Amino acid sequence: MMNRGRIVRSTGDRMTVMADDGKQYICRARGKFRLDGRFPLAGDLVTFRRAEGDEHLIESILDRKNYLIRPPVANVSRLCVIASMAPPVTDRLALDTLIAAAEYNGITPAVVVNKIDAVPGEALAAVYRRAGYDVFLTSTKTGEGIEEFRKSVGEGITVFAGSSGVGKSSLLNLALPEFHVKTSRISERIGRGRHTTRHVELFSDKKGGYVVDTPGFSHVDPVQMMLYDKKRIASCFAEFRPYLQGCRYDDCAHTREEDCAVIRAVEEGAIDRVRHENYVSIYEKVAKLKDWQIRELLASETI
Ligand SMILES: Nc1nc2c(ncn2[C@@H]2O[C@H](COP(=O)(O)OP(=O)(O)OP(=O)(O)O)[C@@H](O)[C@H]2O)c(=O)[nH]1
Ligand SMILES: [Mg+2]
Ligand SMILES: [Zn+2]
Repeated sequence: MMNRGRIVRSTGDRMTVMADDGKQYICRARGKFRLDGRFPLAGDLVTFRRAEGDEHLIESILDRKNYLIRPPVANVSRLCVIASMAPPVTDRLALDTLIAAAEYNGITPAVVVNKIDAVPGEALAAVYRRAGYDVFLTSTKTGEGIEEFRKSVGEGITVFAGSSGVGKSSLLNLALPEFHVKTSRISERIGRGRHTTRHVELFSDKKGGYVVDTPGFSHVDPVQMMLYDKKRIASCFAEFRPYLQGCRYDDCAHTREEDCAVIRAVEEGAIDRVRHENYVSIYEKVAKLKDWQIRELLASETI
């Protein structure tokens, strides 16, 4: 009998599927997925059936809207990038890479500046608000901003990302207790080992919302975040969009070209200078990729 459900936990090989009937099934993916180059991920809606004994096999992936490979999650509605001006101070390039990666993959980004009890985050928040993003200022110590952030988390899959120690797990525990995330449990389970990076768990609030906590990283690479096409990166910076048609050259890279409308906006103060510097850094890294490398990366993305 064919069944339908959502993958709510994945270790790469074994997956837990929450079926439409509310029951959970441990499933394996059929080998054909690896051959197809599209492997089922946490967040995917799938069909599955009972095989021999108690084993269940995932048969097909249903309409996948988008996916990330770091963390490996499909059908993401929102990527919440958690930042902090208190130690460990968030690296702006990492922040902009994550936001661009969300945009590139059709995922709505949001910025949360946490630890505002220790160091104010207003200046950082202002940059991202002006760029057009949803920004929240929070403290899990004083509770400031928590309610507003809580209200913003709705249906769909919300992924928390950000460098290690910014307070992702604390924020989830405090703001979204209905998702039953426990800081200790998460760090214990996910840890940092080499074979645990593929472990992803969706926590559900029973109202159609899911959140995914991610272990922090120390470094974010645009290529690892699947930003493969240099021509698409400028439009992943929301505040650049109004200027992209105004450059002298149709193929303007907006890095150091003459008569570039984006650079002019930076000089006039309409675009934040650091955001542009980070764009250039991401663009140049991606521009170094050769076509064959991109093909190889796409082929290896089966996870
Ligand atoms: N001052 C202050 N400290 C905080 C705040 N939120 C979290 N912390 C502290 O920051 C440290 C790291 O918090 P976590 O929630 O584990 O951070 P994380 O982002 O989940 O870290 P990783 O799981 O390693 O990526 C803990 O000691 C928290 O108590 C905050 O709003 N203010
Ligand atoms: Mg954590
Ligand atoms: Zn330009």
